[in-house]
This record gives sequence, C-alpha cells and structure tokens, in this order.
Amino acid sequence: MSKRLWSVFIILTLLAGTLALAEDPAPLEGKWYEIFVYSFSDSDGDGIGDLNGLRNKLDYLEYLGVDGIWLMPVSPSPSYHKYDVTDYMDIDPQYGTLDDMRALVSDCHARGIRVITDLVLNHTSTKHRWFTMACSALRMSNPSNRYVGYYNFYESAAPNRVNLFGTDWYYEEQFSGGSMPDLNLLNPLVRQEIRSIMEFWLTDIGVDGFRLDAVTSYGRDINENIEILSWINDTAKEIKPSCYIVGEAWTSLDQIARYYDSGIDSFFLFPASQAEGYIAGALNAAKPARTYVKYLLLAESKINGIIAPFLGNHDTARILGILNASSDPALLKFAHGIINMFPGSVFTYYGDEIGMSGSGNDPNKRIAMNWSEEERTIDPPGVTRARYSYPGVYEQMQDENSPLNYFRQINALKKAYPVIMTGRSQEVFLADKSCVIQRALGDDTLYIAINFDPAKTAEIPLEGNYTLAGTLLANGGEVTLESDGRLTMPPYGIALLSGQK
Ligand SMILES: [Ca+2]
Ligand SMILES: [Ca+2]
Repeated sequence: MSKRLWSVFIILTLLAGTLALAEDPAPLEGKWYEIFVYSFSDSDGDGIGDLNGLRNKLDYLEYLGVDGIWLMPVSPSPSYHKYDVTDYMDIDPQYGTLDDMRALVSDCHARGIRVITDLVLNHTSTKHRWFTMACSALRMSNPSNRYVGYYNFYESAAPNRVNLFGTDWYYEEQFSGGSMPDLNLLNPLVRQEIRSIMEFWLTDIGVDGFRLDAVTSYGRDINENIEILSWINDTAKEIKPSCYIVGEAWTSLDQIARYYDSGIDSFFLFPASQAEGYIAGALNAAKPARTYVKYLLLAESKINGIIAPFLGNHDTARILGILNASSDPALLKFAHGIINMFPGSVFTYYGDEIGMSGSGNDPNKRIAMNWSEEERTIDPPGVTRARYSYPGVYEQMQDENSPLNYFRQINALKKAYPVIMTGRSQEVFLADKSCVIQRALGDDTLYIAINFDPAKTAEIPLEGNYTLAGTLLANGGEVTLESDGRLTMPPYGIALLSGQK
C-alpha cells in the first residue's frame, strides 16, 4: 500500500472509531421483570395467559419503568411451565403464534423495552423429534444414528440415567424422572442446531438476548460448563453483538464468579435471594447495615461482570412469605428498595411488586397475576394455595403509598441515576443499622444512605458537601440534611445524595 493510501486508511479507521463511540450504546445493566406468560394476562378467553394478553399490558410495563422483560419458555411443550421443549423454533399454541411473538417484540422495542427469552438447552422434551428419532434408531439397533449422538446414551445403569423402554440403553436425565433427556452439548451437530435456534430468535424474531436455564447441568463439570457457555456467548454475540445473556447457575458465590470466565454478561446472584440470602439475611440480622454492606462489597469484589441480583423467581418461595411481610407493607417495600440499591441488573419476578404470595410446590409460586379480583388468568395445574394478601394492580395504582407505587419510585430514581446500576461501591459510613455507600463510575458519583431500623430515626454525621437527590420512604417520614452535614433518616428510609466526601 502506498504512503497516501495508508494515511487514507488510518483516517478512515479513526473515523470509524469515532462513529462507534458516538453511538454510545445503552448499558447492558437494567431493570428487568420476569414474566410467566401462562399466569400474566389472557386475551382470548380460554383463561390461560398468552402473548397477546401480555401485549395488552405494555402500558403497565412502561408504568412500572422496567427496561426489559424475561419471558419464561414460550416454545411448544407438553408441560404447563414449558421447560421441556418439543420445537425450539415455534410458539406453543396456548400462547399464540410466531407472528404474535414478532409483534410483541416490536411493540416492546417501540417503548424502549428489551425482551429476552428463556433458552432451555440442557435438555429437551422426550417428545422432541430429535429424541423420538434417537429412540427409534436404538430400538432398531442403530446406535450410529445422527440423533442418538444428540443425547447422552449409555449401556449401563447409574444415577440420573433412565432406561429406554424396550432396550438395554439408558439416557441421562436430571430433573423430572424421565421426561427431560439431557442434550449432548459437546456434539458439533447439536451446536449447529443451537446456532440456528439462536439466529432464529435474535434475527428473525428480534429478541435482545437469552436467559440460559440450568447451566450448571450442561456438562460433566464446571470446566466443561464454562467451555460450553463460552461457545454459546461467542456465537450469540457474533449474531447480535448487543445481545444480553443471563445464566442460571444456582450455586455458591465463588462458583458463580467462576462462571463469568465464560464471557456471559450476567449470572443470577442466587446468594442474594431466598430465606438465607443477603437481603432476608440482612433484614433479620442484629446488625442489618453491616450485614448488607458486607454482602454487597463481597459480591462486587468476587464478580467480574454485571451482577444480577433478585429477591425470588419462579423456582423459589416468594419474598413476601420469606419476610413474613403479608401485613407489613413497609418491610416488603424496603426489601425491594435495598435489593435495588445493588448495582447491575436487578430482576423482579412478576407480582412481587404488588406483594403476591406463593410457596410450597412449584405451581403455587406461579399463580395468576393479580390485576383485580375480576381480572386474573386461571392458575396453572397443581396449585394448592392461591392467596392474595395485598390488593391488585388497579387498586394499588390509586394508592400513592402502595408497594406498587414504591416500586415505581425505585425505577424512576434508577432511571434518573443510572450510576446506581453501572457503578461500583465503596463504604463511606457504617453503623449497625445505617450506612452510606458511594456508588461511582468514573466521575459519575452518587451516595446511597440507608436506615435499616424499622422503628427508629437514624442520625448520620456526614463530612462533606452533599445535596439530597432523591428519597425512597418505605415507612413514610422525612429525610433532612442540615447544612453541617447531619443527615436524619426515617425508619426504613433510603436517600440518594450527590456531592463530595
Ligand atoms: Ca389465552
Ligand atoms: Ca447436561
């Protein structure tokens, strides 16, 4: 190349770099909302929630102020929860059609709401064509058939192996006593299928990413799981570089931290959820502020990526029962408040924003969204207890002190101060029941003050020049900031401050 051509090349390269910077893509961190389509909203009168029902509720999602939704599986499946897929490139007829899905995604995008779908790759349904072809081949003594290699078949019995009826073969299965055979994710032919499936959803349907189910069961050990996840991540990002992927690694903080080596954007912060988790643990501790800050800094120090904290999901008991908050709305609100003061992508399970309850068997955790007593889907099969401690959505909309309105205030503040999501934390002030945390990314700095005491006002002496930027008052009262830096916080109060230490 001549000298002149070189300089043109360099200028073009610099220009391209500037243009790429000017685009300033939205951060991957966001406020996410998990939806079980079955129990959300019905549009055609059969009582079962569907995609068009969900489309009718986009005003509500916008009202909530969420940045994105995660849909539990929507592809055809013999089960109500649809975690055993029979066709990865279609929509279950209970929920609608592919065109309904395309319309939902495009309507969400028009409102600035991202959509990710559950991608269940560890296993299929026994009724998936791949599995039925594999079984037919084995019954005809043809183990070299292409589809036999899609699964993990063995000639001997062992735990997590199920006998294939009428043969001496066993297949690997981990979750449901036989109906969810594990795919062989090391097989290049299976990977080719997965690439097509991801291409279909990301390109043809237009979704913004995936929630990956059961990643700790992908391979034989964590190293194999991470290798498989790296391949999934590289492949998805090659198809759509802006996509966001969050994995379900239901394990310890140290293991979750290791999974980030795969390059996947996020893994759910399971240690923050449930009865023994960071949030319930801090709220039940004698020194709640110290406990909360310890966990917050621990999670941030271990994880090299976007943290994905949550209070509960479709597999866990709902937070309301865990905190015993069915007649303590302030406690429910405060739990939402403090999980949302973690950085990263906080995921909220549908109905938790209005204080729905659910525990015991799985269907109980997935009951009908409570719009009002008159407006609910039918419950999924197997529900033994469906009780609503708080009023439905429409009633809570009318009450400025409702859990729903508190949840909206959280999201409004996080929209105004995205550094809450994108920044990193540092302890500024710490007492047994109150704390001030600095959250910063570059020059963008915010201070988060929290009073964990359910009954007493907290007085926090601050040295520096601060101004009050916003408050979340789960139990009413008022935050005051004196000119000498004395900050007074009501019980269960959260205050955001801008300024300098
Ligand atoms: Ca329906
Ligand atoms: Ca597996």
